[in-house]
Amino acid sequence: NYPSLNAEMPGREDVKKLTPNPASRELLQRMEDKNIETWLDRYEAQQPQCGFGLRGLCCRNCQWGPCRIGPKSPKGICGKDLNLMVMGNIVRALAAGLAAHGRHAHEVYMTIIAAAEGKLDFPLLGEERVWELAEKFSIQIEDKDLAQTAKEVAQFLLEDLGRMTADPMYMLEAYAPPERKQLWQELGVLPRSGSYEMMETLHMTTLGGCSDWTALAAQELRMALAYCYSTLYGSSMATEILFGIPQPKITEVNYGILKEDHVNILMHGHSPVMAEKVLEKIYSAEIQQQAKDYGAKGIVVGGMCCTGDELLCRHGVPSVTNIMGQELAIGTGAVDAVVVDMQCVIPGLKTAADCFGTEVITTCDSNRIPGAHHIPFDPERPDTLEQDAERIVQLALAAFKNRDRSHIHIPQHRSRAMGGWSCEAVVDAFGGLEKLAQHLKDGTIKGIATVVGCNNPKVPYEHNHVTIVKKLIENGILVTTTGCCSHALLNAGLCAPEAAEQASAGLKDLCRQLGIPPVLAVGGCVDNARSLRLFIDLAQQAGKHVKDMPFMFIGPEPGNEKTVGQGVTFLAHGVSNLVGFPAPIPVPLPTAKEGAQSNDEMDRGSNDVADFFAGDGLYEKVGARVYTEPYPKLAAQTVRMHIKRKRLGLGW
Ligand code: XCC
Repeated sequence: NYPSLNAEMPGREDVKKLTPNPASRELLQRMEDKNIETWLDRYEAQQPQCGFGLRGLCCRNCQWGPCRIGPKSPKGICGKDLNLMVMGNIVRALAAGLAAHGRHAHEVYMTIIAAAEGKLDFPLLGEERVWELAEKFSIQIEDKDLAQTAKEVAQFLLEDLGRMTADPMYMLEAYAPPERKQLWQELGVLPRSGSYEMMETLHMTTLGGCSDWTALAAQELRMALAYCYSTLYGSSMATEILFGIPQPKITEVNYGILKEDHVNILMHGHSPVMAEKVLEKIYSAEIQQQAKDYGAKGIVVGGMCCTGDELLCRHGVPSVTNIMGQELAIGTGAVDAVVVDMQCVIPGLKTAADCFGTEVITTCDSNRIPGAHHIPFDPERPDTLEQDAERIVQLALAAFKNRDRSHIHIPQHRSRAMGGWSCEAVVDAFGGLEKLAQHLKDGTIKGIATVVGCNNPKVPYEHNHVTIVKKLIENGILVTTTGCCSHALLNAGLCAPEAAEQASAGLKDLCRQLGIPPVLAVGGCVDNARSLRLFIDLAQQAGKHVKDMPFMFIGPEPGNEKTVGQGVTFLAHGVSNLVGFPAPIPVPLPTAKEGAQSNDEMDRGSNDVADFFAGDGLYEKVGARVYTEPYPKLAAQTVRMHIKRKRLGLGW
């Protein structure tokens, strides 16, 4: 239990004590002192959270409801039982996550097409990726130039996102391991496309739809494959086509990168297209001069969430924080403008921004915020991009000029970090796949864990990310990371080459020798594709199946619906998950209390959905299962045991 709430969930004092970043602690206190609301206040106000919702036991899919499964009402009005309700809620969450990543992917694909047609001024820096995908998709390239081929590749990717027929997905055919393709065929879970599976999921879970929870469980796998190959692989590689395949670079991160005497601009969201254009303007000599004319010593650009990861990877732009740090960053009082594109931009951001006079500029029609400047990017209306990016920068400069400087408080904490770990860069750093596989086999690297995902106030902010990863590297497990988790690890100094000192003797020597950190920040959440690709390629190199390799997917603080797709993607490929707190699935209780009236007392009896994910059901199908452990040291121990079992199984 966490002492300050005396409950399973952390209270304010637990968070302030356990959150590992001193800058976050300082800013949480500052917001509290200034009586400015953050997620922590709203989280407290929501306690206790609904016990039905926490367990996935309420259904709002039709207007007969809402229905709740309880001791007096074991079925919804339509007859839906516990398994059907719980599984239906999970599969719908994955559909929403797929919609978010799908919208992101769509923007990037359409940008490639507009750039290839000469309507947008982006140079297609990832030439190697264009030719690689053209070959994988068997696109005829004779007599075609880079732009024509890139456009055709993007059209193939669009088809994977929107196909309505049962033809195979190009990306899945190109990159999935043959053993998995055969398995998915046998399980009947090969998807049509992102859009089709999203539609099918909403269809299956509407009133009077599918009554068989096992069919919904199969749809969960099918949709995760659509999610993986249409939006993770698709977005990650398409962004590489536009802006290049990242290479490692050293930078500094954390709130301390903001500077009082500079214009401070934060870039936030997921799709980096507009952010790249804004950055191009900021780096121009005219804008730099204009900032000086306004009395600034220069311009600091900082990154938040996945757009921050993308800019860090490609330009070494210092990152600041993640989804639960966005209000805290504004709380420095030093941010002149925050430019947001899509997803994970919480409504609370604007409330904080209004308290500190920060300009909020929205750049995506899907993510409007009342009172913000709206300067949207749409690759199908490309004409105004240049002026729009210029306008965004001008708003930030003007905000600097008018800023009230009496509220500035920048915590002076900075960490060194190395970002830019594309799949190719990781393999190259180790001297090739063969050498990396050999390090795994001989135990210099005990295993690889990808530790990813959001923040969630149900665990002390960033504490689990950092504690788990420290324990893993201490035990010789190499870590890749993305998304909000990566910001926690970057700020904790774990992504700097010096962090090798905290690793096991073997991993430490190897990292020192190569000059790399034991925790590799591989990008934004769509770049989980990079970790998965690494897992697939390493297994192939070792002559094994992914499911038998010492790999694990860890989500210590899942938050967004998108994370469901991430986890199930890895499960479908045979990589077990460890999640940091119970999913909305009721834990089976052995006995019912007679006369139980409340949800807490109800007979949750045997629960097939929990058994399916954590027991043998899913394991028998795909060779992977879900472990749940909220206490980070125990979680790390679970990962170690899992990796040890895999190594024993391989005779390594
Ligand atoms: Fe989650 Fe993706 Fe959002 Fe952070 S930013 S909260 S989805 S980890 Ni991508």
